[in-house]
This record gives sequence, structure tokens and C-alpha cells, in this order.
Amino acid sequence: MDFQEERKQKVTNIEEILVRYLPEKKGCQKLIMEAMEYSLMAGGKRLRPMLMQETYTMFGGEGRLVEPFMAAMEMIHTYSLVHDDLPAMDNDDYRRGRKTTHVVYGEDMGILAGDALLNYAFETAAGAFEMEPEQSQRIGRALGVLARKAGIFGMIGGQVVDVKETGHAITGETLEFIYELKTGALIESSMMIGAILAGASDAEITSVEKIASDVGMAFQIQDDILDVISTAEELGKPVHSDEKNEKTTYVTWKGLEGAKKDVEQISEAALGELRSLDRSNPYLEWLLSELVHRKS
Ligand code: GRG
Repeated sequence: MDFQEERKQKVTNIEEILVRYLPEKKGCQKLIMEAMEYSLMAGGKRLRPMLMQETYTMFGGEGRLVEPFMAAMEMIHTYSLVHDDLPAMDNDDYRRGRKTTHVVYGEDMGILAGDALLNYAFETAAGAFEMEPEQSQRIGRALGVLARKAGIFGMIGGQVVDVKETGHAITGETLEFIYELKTGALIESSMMIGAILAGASDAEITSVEKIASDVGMAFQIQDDILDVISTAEELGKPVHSDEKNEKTTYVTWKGLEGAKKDVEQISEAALGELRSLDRSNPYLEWLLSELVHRKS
């Protein structure tokens, strides 16, 4: 089986896990549960739970302890997208090829569905204590990472700066800060939690955080590059700059060629650090490279 085929199977497996951890739709909470399911099961790359699972197995993790955390991570990622699409933020009507949650369920339910996913993520992850009470130390540490990297010192912190700086020119350093937190933090916590639950050492967990931080940065720069390419194609213009964008992006900062060069350099650094761990997971190596070189 080639890696592409393996990836499809892994996505299917992750979606089965997600369905298993969704609350049963009933009672007076039925509507909000439907909205949670609508957004969580809308597709997407399932990148974060996949990175978590691959890091877990790379460090010798076995069994299902990682699964509630995989589901929790995708719930948190999904909540961030639901809230990011709201009229008060990006005001998007479509995501992942279908109508956004607030368009289908109303703005009030969109807000609540995001809140519910965030809260239910922690309820879900805390279920790991019952699965393996003897691993409570690792589970507690993983919960702490999950909370911190999604919060004010992680994704929310990055989003706040992004929102506040919209409409102003920003420095490259501020842009990197936004990307590190907004995009990088959840990728970091995904891989760190996989390592923590598998019993990796502190040095290994620090190394994994660095790898994931580089992956997040390269992933976000590639996002900016793809945005410029697709816009230039739509306008029938040559692809060399970021003319449409009023916002500072990595491409407006460093130019298209500079951005591409940095994606290569940063992803090479991540792969080098991964190889230096002396743990083997050829699929994870392939996935990291695939993600930062994706064409859509
Ligand atoms: C509202 C608290 C709050 C945070 C929002 C995630 C986010 C922060 C904003 C979404 C917009 C954006 C471009 C974020 C950068 C991270 C990113 C590239 C998200 C999309 O992740 P993918 O590509 O999405 O993994 P899929 O759909 O594949 O799951």
C-alpha cells in the first residue's frame, strides 16, 4: 500500500473515532448536538489527530488511550473554524465545500456549537482517566498541554493579535508571532500529546514541540503561497506577488520566491530534527513533507 492510500485509510479511521466520541443526539440538547456533528463531520484533512496518532506510535504508544485526545483535538480545531467563520470574524458562508455552521443553524447556534465543541473536547479527553487510571500522570500532563496551546498563550492569543492588527501594516516578526500561535500551537499540542501519552522523555517532548512548530510555520506559509497562486489564476495574472491582499502575509513580506525558499528551509529543519530523534516512522516523515508541499 502506498502512503497516499495509507493516508486515506487513516482519515477513515479517524472519522470513525470522531463519530464514536460525539454525544448521542437526544433531549433538549438535540439541536446543538446536530450543529456540533454538522461542523465536526464536514470533512477536512484531519491533520491534527493524524499527527497525534503518528507521534504516539512513533514513541511506542499502543492501544486506544490516544483516541479521546485525537477526538478532542479535532473538536477544538473545528470550534476555532466555526467561530472564525462567524460574521464578527471572517464572515464566511462556505467552508470545506459546504455552508458554514452559522449559515445553517443561525448565528446564535453557531456561537454555541463552537462553545459546546470546546467544552466537550475537555469532557472527552478527561474520559482517558477512566480508560487507563494508572496513566493519570501522563493524561493530566496531556490535558494541560491541550488547554494551554488552545488558549491565550496559544491559538486564541494568535487570533487576538491577528484580529487586532487587521487593517494595519505589521512587521515580519508580528506575522511570525501570529502564525506560531494561531496555526502552530494546535499542531504543537497534537504532536506533544502523542509523545506524552506514549511516555516520551522531556527532551523528546521538547524536540517534538520544535518539529511541530516548524511544521506549523511551513504549513501556514504554504497556505499563503497557495492563496496567491489561486487568486492570480482566478484573475488570469502572472503569479509573482500578492497584489489582492490588503493584509500582510508571508508573501507580501518576503515575496513569492522568498516564501517558497523559507518553506523548504523550515521543513528541512523539521525533518532533520525528526530524523535525529532516532525513532522511525516513515509515514510521518512522508506526511510532514506532503503537508508543507501540498498544492491545495
Ligand atoms: C476563533 C479562537 C479562534 C481561532 C481561529 C484556526 C483559526 C483561528 C482561524 C482559521 C483561519 C486560518 C487560516 C487559520 C490558520 C490555521 C489553518 C491553516 C487552519 C485550517 O486548517 P486545515 O487546513 O483545515 O487543517 P481542515 O479543513 O483541513 O481541517
